[in-house]
Amino acid sequence: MEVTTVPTSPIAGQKPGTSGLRQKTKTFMSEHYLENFVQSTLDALVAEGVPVKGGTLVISGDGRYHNKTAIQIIIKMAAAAGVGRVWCGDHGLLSTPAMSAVIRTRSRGLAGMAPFGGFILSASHNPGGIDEDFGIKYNCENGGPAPEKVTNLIYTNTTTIKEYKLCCGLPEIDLSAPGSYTLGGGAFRVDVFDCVEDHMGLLQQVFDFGAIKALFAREDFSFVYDGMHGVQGPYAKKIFVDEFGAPASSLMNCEPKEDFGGPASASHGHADPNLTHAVELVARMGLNKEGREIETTSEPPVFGAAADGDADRNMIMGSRFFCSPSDSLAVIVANASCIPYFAAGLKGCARSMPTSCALDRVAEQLGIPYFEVPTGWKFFGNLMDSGTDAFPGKPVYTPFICGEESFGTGGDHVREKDGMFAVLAWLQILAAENPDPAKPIVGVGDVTKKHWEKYGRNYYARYDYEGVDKPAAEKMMAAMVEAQPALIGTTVDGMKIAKADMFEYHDPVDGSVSKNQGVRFIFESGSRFVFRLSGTGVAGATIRMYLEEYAAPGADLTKHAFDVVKPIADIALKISKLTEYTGRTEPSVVT
Ligand code: VG1
Ligand code: CO
Repeated sequence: MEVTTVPTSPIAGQKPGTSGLRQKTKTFMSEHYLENFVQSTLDALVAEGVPVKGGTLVISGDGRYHNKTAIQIIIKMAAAAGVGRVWCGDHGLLSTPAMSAVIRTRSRGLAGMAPFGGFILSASHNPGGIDEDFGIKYNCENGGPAPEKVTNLIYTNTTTIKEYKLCCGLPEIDLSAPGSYTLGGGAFRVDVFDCVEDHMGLLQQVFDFGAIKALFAREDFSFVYDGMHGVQGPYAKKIFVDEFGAPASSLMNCEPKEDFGGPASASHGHADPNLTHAVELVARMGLNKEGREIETTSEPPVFGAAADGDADRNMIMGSRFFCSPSDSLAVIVANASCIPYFAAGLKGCARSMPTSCALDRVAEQLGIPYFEVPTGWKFFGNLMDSGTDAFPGKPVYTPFICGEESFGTGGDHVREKDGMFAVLAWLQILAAENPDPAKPIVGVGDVTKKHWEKYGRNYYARYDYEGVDKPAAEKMMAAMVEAQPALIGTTVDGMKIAKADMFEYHDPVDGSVSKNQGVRFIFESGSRFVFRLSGTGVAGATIRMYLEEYAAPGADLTKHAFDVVKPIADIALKISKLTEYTGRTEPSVVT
C-alpha cells in the first residue's frame, strides 16, 4: 500500500471540549481540518505507547451529514499509520454506547484482536447537516472517552503538525452491508458488521429481556419511542419491535437522517431529547414544552422515551409525566436490584456536580459510596475502571451507576452514557412493579412519586443562554468567582449563602485534579445554584444556570419544578448580573 505524505500546517482551535472536537460541518469539510486532527490523535497514541501498528481500530458515527465521507478518509489514514484492522458498523453507524460496547466486547474469542480504540464521528445532540455541526471523538481501549491527559496531547499535536499520511490508493469501502475486505496484499483489512449486535448482546446480559417482554405483552401497557432521526433507529427496531414485540407504529423518527429531519428549528432537526426539542413525543405524552399538561384526543401511552443524535442521551416520560434526568438516575439506583447485572448490589454511584442531589439521599440509604464529578462522561471512567488491572490495589466501585442532569445515564457495562440502558432500566423497574396483570398498571409517574415520598424531592431546572458573546460570558464568570468569598454568610432575598466556591475535582482513583469546573452557591437550606460555560458548543458561548431546591418527605411534592426554582433563578441572576453582562433577559432553553 503506497503511503502519501501531505504537507499541512496547524489549524487554530482544535481543542477537544466536554466531549470531543465539534465544529461547523463546513469547517470539518475544509482542507486538512479532519486530517490534521486525526493525525494528531494517531501521533498522540503512538507517543503514549498505544499499539497502533498492527492493531484494531473502530471507526463509525451517528449518521449525520459528512459521516460516510469522514469514515473513508480515516480508513485511509489508519492504513497509512500501520493499523492492521478497521471495524465499522454497517452504514457507518454506531451509537456512542455501541461503540463503547464494540471496543470492549467484540473481540471476545478473537485472540489479539481487541481494539486499541475508536473514532466516533458525532456532534451528539448538536444539529446535523451541511450548515450545522459535525464532530469527532476518540475513545480508548476501555471503551471510554480519552482522558484529559490524552486530549491535551492531541491538542498540542494539532498546534505543531506539519504533515499527515494516507493511503490514497485504497478503494472506497462499501459500508452499506456487512462484509470483509482484505487490502494491500493482506496487510490491512476492513470488517463491516451489524451495528446493533454487540450492544444488544451486552444489554441482554445486563437485563432480563423476558420480564420486559412480558410487560409489553400486557394489554394495558403502551409505549412510544422517538429516535429523533438519529443513530438509535436500528437499535430501537431490533430491541423494542423484534425482541419485545412492540408494534412498529410505536417508533417515531426511527429512520436515521443526515440532518436529523432538519433544517434545525425548535420543532425538528435538533436531536436533543428534552421538553423543548422532542416536540412530537412530548405532545404525544400529554405535556407542553414546560412540562405542563395539555388536552389530548386520546390517552397518552404508559411509557415514552427519546434519544439524541448519537443515542447516549435519554428522556424518560410517563403518561402526562416528565421524569427529570436527575430523578431518573436516583430512581434507577434505588431500584437497581431488580436489574440482573446489579442484583448483588451496587458498590458505587456518581453524578456530575450540577446534577441534582437526589442521588445522594439514595446512596446514603443504601450505604454505598457516591461521588460528585465534573460535567462530562470522561470523569466517571476511573471510578468504573477501579476494579480493573488499570488500578491495582484500589477500592472497587463496580457494579456502578452514574448520570448527569443533561439526560445522560449509564452503568459500568460500557464506558459511555447509554440511552438504551436508561430505557431498559426503566422498563425493568416497571416490569418488577407490575407483577400481577390483573392489577392496574403502575407507570413512570407512580414510581417517581413514590420515590419522592420516601426520599423527598429535589425540584430542579436548568436555564441555557445560548449564543452569548464569549468574552462577556467569561467576564461574568470571573466576576462571580471574585465576589464569592464576601458573599458567604450573607442573606439574599431571605436565603442565607452557606457555601460558595469554584468546583474542583480530586479524582479518588488516580489522584488527578481538575480545576474550574463550575461556580456554585449553596444555601443553608441545601438549595443551590450553579453556573458553567458549555464545552460542547460551536458558536459563541452557552451559559448554563442550574437551579435546585429540596423539599423533604411530607412537604408539598406536587408543585411544578420550574415554578419552585424561580425564586432561586432570581437570586442567581442578581448575583451573576447576567443581564448586565450579556444583554439577555430570557433563557433560550429551560429543561
Ligand atoms: C453537555 C452536557 C454534559 C454532557 C455533554 C456531552 O456538555 O452539559 O453533561 O456530558 O454535553 O453530551 P456542556 O459542556 O455543553 O455543558 V453529548 O450527548 O452532547 O455527548
Ligand atoms: Co449525545
